[in-house]
Amino acid sequence: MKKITVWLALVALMICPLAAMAETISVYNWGDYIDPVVLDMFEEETGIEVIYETFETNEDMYAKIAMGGSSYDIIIPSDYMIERMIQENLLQKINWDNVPNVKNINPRFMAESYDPTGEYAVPYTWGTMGILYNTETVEEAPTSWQTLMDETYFMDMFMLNSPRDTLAIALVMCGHDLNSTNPDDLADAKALLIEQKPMVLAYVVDEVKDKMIGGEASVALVWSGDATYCMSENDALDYVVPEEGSNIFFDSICIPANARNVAGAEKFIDFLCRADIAKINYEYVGYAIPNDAAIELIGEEYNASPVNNPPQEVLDKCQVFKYLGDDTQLYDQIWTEIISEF
Ligand code: N2P
Repeated sequence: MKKITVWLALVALMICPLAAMAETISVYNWGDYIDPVVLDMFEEETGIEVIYETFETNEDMYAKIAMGGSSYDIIIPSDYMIERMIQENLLQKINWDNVPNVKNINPRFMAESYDPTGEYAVPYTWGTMGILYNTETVEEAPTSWQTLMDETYFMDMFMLNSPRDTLAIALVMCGHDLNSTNPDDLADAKALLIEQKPMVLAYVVDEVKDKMIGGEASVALVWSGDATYCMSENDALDYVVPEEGSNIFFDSICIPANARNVAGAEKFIDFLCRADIAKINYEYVGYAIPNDAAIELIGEEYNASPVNNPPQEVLDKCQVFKYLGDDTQLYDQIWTEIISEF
């Protein structure tokens, strides 16, 4: 008996330090933005454990990283936020020698305006903003953003709880540029959103999907990938990018400057760029992808979606968000005022 106890103690001593030393990477991503199976596959193939956390908006993610105190190996911000984080030295350059599968990414998505030298960001998904609507309750297919000001949809619409996105659409509705920093333009956008507020059932992000699939409202401001998912779950739903134009976004994988496991992060990025993995992920997440090899594997089905493949005339009316420097504070302040206004 004594011998067995001694043996067990020895075995425990051997195992515990090993367990404590197990390699990990910590990933900070949008909600519903990766297939959990992909995380399992990565852990199984590499033996690297993934510690996974989610955020709802670029601003939430930025606040956490900029405050310090937290360290992630992988984050997936959007264009304008990448531009800001490069300027503030919050990201590190990627060593492409360790990410050979980056060859699968269509070069037209690399070295975009937010990462002009193509050193910091690996394109992951892209999309537009538009109106998701229920064809059973919306008589005529919307063509204009003014649908979101139509009293027919009083307490029958959802808006995005995301400052940059929602203010951009309000700016466009007022006839202004969606990157405007002119205080008068922003005052117009603010007044419009305050006027709209009583008609809004809720300001939501990821919850919008289940709510629209469940028929809880007729119209919602959404991102195209979420529209794709909702339309696959409820045939009555459709999506439009209004004629006044919209935002086109590019979300990319980055390594924060203070990452602890850069080698692990590079393995993770390379894994996500693999054609078979990007295909599995696309089928779960629903957003358009820049991965040509994966698109080839997906086949015709990929090109059939007008939501993820908008025609050129729609793309021509879409603009990328720019980082607005100190004027970002004005956006944040206006958004807080809108959300807290009764
Ligand atoms: C949320 C993913 C949203 C990405 N599930 C929009 N940039």
